Amino acid sequence: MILDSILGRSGLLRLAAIAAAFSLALAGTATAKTPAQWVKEFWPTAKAASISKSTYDAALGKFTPDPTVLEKASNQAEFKREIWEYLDSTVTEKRIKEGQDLIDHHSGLLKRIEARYGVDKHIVVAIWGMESSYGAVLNNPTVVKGTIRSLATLAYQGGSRAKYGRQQLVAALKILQHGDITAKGMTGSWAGAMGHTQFIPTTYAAYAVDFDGDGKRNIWTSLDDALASTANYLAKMGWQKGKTWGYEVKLPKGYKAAKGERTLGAWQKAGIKRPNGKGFARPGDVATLFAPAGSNGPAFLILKNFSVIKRYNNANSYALAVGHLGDRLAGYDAFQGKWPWKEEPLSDSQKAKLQELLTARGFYSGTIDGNLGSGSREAIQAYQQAIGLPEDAGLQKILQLLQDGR
Ligand SMILES: [Ca+2]
Repeated sequence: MILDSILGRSGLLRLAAIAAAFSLALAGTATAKTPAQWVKEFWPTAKAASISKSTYDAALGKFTPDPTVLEKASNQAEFKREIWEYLDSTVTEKRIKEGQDLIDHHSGLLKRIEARYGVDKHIVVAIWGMESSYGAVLNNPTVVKGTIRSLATLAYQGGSRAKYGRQQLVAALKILQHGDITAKGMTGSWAGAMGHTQFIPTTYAAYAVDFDGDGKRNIWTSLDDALASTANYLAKMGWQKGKTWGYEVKLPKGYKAAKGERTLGAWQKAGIKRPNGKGFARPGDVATLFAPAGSNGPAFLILKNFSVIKRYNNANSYALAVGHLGDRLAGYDAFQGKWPWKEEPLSDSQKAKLQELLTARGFYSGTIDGNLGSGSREAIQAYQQAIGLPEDAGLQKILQLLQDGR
């Protein structure tokens, strides 16, 4: 999400760490105001941004803070995932298959978007898949919230997200005032990322486009507008037409990853090659080596378009997932290199938990004793086969997948 690019991923986590403390401290300050008082106090700010009183009252007249937004805002700490764990959960066979079907289904639209903005349709669709599971998230009431209420909640709450909330709220009110979407239809994440490709209001203001020509920039229910807006954003961020994001490469044994930029040709001379042995289409293009697992896993020579994808969400893991999903959608293979999955052994209580979850899913009917005997192993194997997990997947991962409801 674009929010991440603005605050920075580490910034977000840092904010999260102090959010709980803030909300306690603020109980006696900002939130001592009633919502109605806050709405009244915020009016001059909106007015100064040319919001009409009728737009303002219609949007905020009955404002009450959304407790689920406050909860999300104070609970953003994520467990650390290796990049291969992230890829494994984001570039799934299901997502690849769905994306390919959607590319077939919307081939005319995607062709027109590609022709207009010069951005590879597979990348546009990959972002759509990553951001909203091709729009499926938009129908999930536990994820999707009224954007005005979410942003007003962040602004009203005070603390570290208040400035962001105020700024985005004003931009959101402008969208309403322009009539691009109704207040009811203006939905998004708790942090205000909206529509199929999760634009925050200021990004919407600068980059959303009306591709279907109805006079409204509708990234919520017009797929034409949503996907064209993403393509437009990437184009404005410097997408290089006709080029890829990068290549998987194989490092020579024991190679110490060199930093800095070199041409693809120079990297090749240093012994860094594509696993399939093919050369690079444009040996003069400048690339950086990205080896998240050192010489123990897939490594990549990344090009300018990789950093363009990062403008959508400033994380290497995200850009690699989008690039790879795009490649898979285009029919290319999975990475040739093997990621170094390594795990801590399960504790006894984790083993019991594993048995419990396998029982709940109907794979196991033995005693829940934390002792993984042959019955448990068979159950694990049956589960792995049922969800298409490779046989060498570790138990930590299996437990995590079960806990995630997969
Ligand atoms: Ca439109």
